[in-house]
Amino acid sequence: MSRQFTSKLAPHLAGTLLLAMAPLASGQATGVIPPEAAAIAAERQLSPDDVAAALKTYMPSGKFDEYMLFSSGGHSGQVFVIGVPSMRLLRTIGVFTPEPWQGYGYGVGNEILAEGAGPLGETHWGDTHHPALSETKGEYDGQFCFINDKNAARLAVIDLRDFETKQIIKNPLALSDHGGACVTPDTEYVVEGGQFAMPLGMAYAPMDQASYDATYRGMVTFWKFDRTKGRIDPSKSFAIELPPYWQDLFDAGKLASAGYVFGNSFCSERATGTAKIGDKNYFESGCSQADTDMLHIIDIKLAEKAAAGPSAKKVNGMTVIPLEVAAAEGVLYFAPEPKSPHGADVTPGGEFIVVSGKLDPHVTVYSIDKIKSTIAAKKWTKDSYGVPLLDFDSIVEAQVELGLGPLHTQFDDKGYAYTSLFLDSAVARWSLGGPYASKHPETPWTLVGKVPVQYNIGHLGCAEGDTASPDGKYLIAFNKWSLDRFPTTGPLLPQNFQLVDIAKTGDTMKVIYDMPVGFGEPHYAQMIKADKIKAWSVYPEIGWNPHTQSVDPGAAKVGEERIERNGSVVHVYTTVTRSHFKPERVVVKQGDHVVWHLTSLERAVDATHGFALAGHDINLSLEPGEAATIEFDANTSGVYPFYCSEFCSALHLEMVGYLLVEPSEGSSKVSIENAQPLDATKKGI
Ligand code: RUQ
Ligand code: CUA
Repeated sequence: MSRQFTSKLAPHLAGTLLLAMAPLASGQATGVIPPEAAAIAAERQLSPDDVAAALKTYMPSGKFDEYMLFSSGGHSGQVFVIGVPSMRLLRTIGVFTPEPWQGYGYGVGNEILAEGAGPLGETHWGDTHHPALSETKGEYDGQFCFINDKNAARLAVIDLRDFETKQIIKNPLALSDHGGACVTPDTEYVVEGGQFAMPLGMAYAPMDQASYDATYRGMVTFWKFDRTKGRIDPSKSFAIELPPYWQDLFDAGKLASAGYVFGNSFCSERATGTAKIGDKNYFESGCSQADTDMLHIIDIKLAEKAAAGPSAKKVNGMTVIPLEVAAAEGVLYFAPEPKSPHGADVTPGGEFIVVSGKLDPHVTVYSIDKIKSTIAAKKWTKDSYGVPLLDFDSIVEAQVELGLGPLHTQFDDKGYAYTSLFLDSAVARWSLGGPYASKHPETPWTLVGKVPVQYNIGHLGCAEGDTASPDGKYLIAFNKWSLDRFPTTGPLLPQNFQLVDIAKTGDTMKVIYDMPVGFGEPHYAQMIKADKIKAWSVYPEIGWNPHTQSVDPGAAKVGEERIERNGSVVHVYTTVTRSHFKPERVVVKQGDHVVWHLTSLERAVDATHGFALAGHDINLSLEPGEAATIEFDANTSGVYPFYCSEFCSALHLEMVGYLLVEPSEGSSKVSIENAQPLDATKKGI
């Protein structure tokens, strides 16, 4: 510690800062602590912990974060990409909701949004819950990100070469989902579990108990992912019909439990809610009567076999394994799980499955070895739908008491598990047993420490925390409430992402950063090592179609800009570069159908242009090399300026053009009588 550093400090602060700076003060780092650091700390009344937190999270300009967080955008229907540890927002990815900056849903991407239409048409928002990064051998590979929309049972595919949504799939069986996305260890399947029971295929059925029991169903869908095409292939996908137990969250087994998928459920009571005013049988109480619900254990190989066999059925074109077949052919097993469970999280090596009971202070840990031997020994009874229900005591490895309202569990590299405690507003660190016991100094299966978080934590996410080799170091608490953490922004407050330092063993966790989240309830996020993402900084070639990820043969080309008429269809071929469109004046006739091809000729990184067409609800983002095609009917005559909506250059404001829609015969020509052009000699290009 340098002398001048402490010279002007109040004695107590000097001491605390000395402590805070101690790790930095050793070795060559000493010279970097400026004399004014202590004065700043004193003036801002920072504690030693504050100073240490600042040093751990501050990212100097031009330096990059070590991790990228792919976060659900909650009700925004989008995905947010955030740098960790700086917690800076890097990117918004339009997914289920149109996103104007990227032009998503404003000229391009409209067909992707349309793919997700349900029986009542398109839904233009999403309740995104669970992003899942693609995996190879149980490790994030940085290639794709999937995310579900709970509100409409949809699943989206984002390509991480350009961070754009490529596909939205509407599940043809149900109107709500929850247990997705999660991927199998090599991303063969993206799993989407349903949530609220309904007749599969979205038909009507009355909701009295007999009808509910007989016709309402849950489901889990295994969407086959084609990595080369970067698309889900519905024709190779299948679903399993499940009892109406409100399936919740799913997680794929890996290593020791590869080939299995696990999911919890939380209303195996089959409550049907209040039917009459005055009735007290709310779902709230009806769904929390029983002591246990059902952990779902699914054997993927046997499911594939049943899906390909004669007893599979088709519902709205989707291959479905009937419940009786799943129960009879070893596809599906149940295990009791205590007290309104939430989450089923698989340890890095796949040996254990951790389930939290929302109304139980424990987490329950199941052993895959014991599950396998119990299945082999047929140690089961049958549930009311005939599904084998495994003997609880035969498959449980441990129950660990953590605190109130345990929800989700993640893992680190030190043999610890971390569970969010919603009611306690805390993160619990606890020690794993089995092969993890030698990694930490504590007794296996014990609570090691807790850190309070602000407030009402839902999910949590560790660095690479649900891969086969988590990194440790960072954990983020995704908190639902933030009441006293930020200035009041009206009655709707931001949510709070809190970064927690989990680098050291023992009861040492510390909150080191609060990030206000003003975009809806984000639920879950996954944190990947940033250098695994190999994104393009410009599209590989000029004329690139991001939808096909190849050069578009129909793209506008330099030197071939033109306007081509074919009956009443007009094709416009426009190239875009700093700082003009070519052509700039486009004349069509009222009633024409316009197909407009635009290609950015830029090769410079970050030289993005926009294309905003007045009055037409159109805006494009044309990134370097990108080709886009928009279509519309020119139904109303008029003069429509179009302009570059991205401040691209000194003469950005001059980057404009005009679309002239000439009135058809019989319609009024101009609104100003006898108007004369100022310069009648000037021709269009
Ligand atoms: S789950 S309510 Cu991710 Cu805790 Cu959705
Ligand atoms: Cu191009 Cu502004």
